[in-house]
Amino acid sequence: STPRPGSHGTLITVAPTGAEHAKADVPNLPVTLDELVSTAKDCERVGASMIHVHIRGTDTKPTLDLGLLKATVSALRAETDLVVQLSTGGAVTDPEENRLRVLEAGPDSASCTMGTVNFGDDVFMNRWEFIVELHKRMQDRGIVPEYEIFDLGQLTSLRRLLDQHGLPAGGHVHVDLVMGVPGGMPGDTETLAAALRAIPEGATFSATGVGRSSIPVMFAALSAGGHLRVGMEDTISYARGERVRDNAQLVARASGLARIAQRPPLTPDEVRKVLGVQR
Ligand code: KMH
Ligand code: ZN
Repeated sequence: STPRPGSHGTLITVAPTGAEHAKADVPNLPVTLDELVSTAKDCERVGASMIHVHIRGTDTKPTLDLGLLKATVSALRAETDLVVQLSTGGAVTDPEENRLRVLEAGPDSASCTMGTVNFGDDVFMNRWEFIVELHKRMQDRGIVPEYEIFDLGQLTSLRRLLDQHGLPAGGHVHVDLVMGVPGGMPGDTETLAAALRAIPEGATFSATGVGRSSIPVMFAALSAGGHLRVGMEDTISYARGERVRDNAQLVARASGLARIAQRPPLTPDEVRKVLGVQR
């Protein structure tokens, strides 16, 4: 099969925080701006080229506060060369208007989840009209989306979105398969292969497996010419019975595996080229 764009190397995204883990349960979770910037620098040093950002308020709870999002984007730009991707998924309780407002913080990239999914005991709601609105606003603002795929039917929705509303900013389609969420697709090789059959022609993909599916998904994605997302948003155990020390530990492992696969980490500038992110 033809190589996917950028598949000579590996885009490693770090998702350091997420919205689901409580700081009280996971004390090494980066939640303040200082902690986030310091994590970002450590992860960049060991091979990350993009960061998927959820922020927390002073109470350590998830927030979509616009001022704090803007401060986060500028601090990450000042202190790192990473491609800055803000989550528009937020937490399952965030209203649509707050999720749309995230784009006003002016990130390089933002996530765009392609459908509603059961999410553990919760529902992660992504109505069609909301997805279309997010896609159009990103086109208008020149923000490059990463289409988050939690289940296979969401790839059909992605094709429908592109057919009806055109290519995203940057002209390139990049998807992230988020596998192993209870309620979504499982994190295994067979499912990843099925997802690849449904991904739009010419698109690149990364994959992450939550919890114990982290390692099988990493191997499957690397062998299929895909890219990787790792981080404490998705995984807080490093091995059976061993907690993750920090995000850089996960990025370093991903970089090592990518090198073994002869697909070494891409630099942030190489990733900008692949994804169509403007400086
Ligand atoms: N926190 C989840 C409900 C995204 O960042 O776009 C959604 C999520 C996806 O993490
Ligand atoms: Zn996220």
